Amino acid sequence: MSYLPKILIIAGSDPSGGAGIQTDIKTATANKTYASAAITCLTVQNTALVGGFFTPDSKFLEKQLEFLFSDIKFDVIKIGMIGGAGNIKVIIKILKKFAAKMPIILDPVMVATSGDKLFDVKNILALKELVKIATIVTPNINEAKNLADQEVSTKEEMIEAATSIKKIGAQSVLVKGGHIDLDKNIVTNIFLDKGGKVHEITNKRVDMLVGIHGTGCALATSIACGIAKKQNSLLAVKNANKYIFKQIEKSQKIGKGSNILTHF
Ligand code: PXL
Repeated sequence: MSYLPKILIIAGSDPSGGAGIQTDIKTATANKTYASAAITCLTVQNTALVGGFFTPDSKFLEKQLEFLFSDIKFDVIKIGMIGGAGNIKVIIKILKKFAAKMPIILDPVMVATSGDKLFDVKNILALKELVKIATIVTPNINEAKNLADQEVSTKEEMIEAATSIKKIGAQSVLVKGGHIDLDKNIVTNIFLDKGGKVHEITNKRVDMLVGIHGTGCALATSIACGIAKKQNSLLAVKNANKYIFKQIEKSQKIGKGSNILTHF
């Protein structure tokens, strides 16, 4: 039997199956890796709306993580929606203790596709502590604005924001360009690598009348899968971008809201 790469996902639950832990596990499976998943918080959600979220006591997350690390040797960790500052503290404490050398892919989730808030920006300083220990951080435009504390509406500003997020302490930063219209046919993403080199990673813009839900979660997990398979960061980011682009083209309408990635 060949080696099975193992991913630990630390993220929130989206019961619609379109985003969060649910899409993360589908992504990991479709990319032939094994997924464990510690749930940070529960959302009330369908494909159209977020109805609320609940974060259990952070001691509960701490216990989940301690149990997992005492058992499984992971290749990579993916972090998505966190739920609150208490969970951020616990994640940092546990990762420093059990996973100091493990690659960490951080999707700094703040707002759902529906526009609903999934993160309280008053916790931004705590989130930056997590950015400090991340191998790759994957902000979209809005998240890049919040983390870099600047306007992001041009390619140059995407690079500036990536640079200041790297200065917080992340090894490398992928600023996702899907939410700005620099070109109506092409999406440009900026990847600032460990050595400080800027790579433009582009794909065709898929014209959709409805939104697509869960792409950010699936992209970060797909990057984590590449890293777990020992790809370098740039290759993992490029492969993940291709995977998500294909999935967006094949996405389907499952309910009354946004399209969902099927992962097959
Ligand atoms: O797409 C961001 C996201 C992350 N995590 C969970 C979510 C969502 C969006 O809806 O529900 C749990």
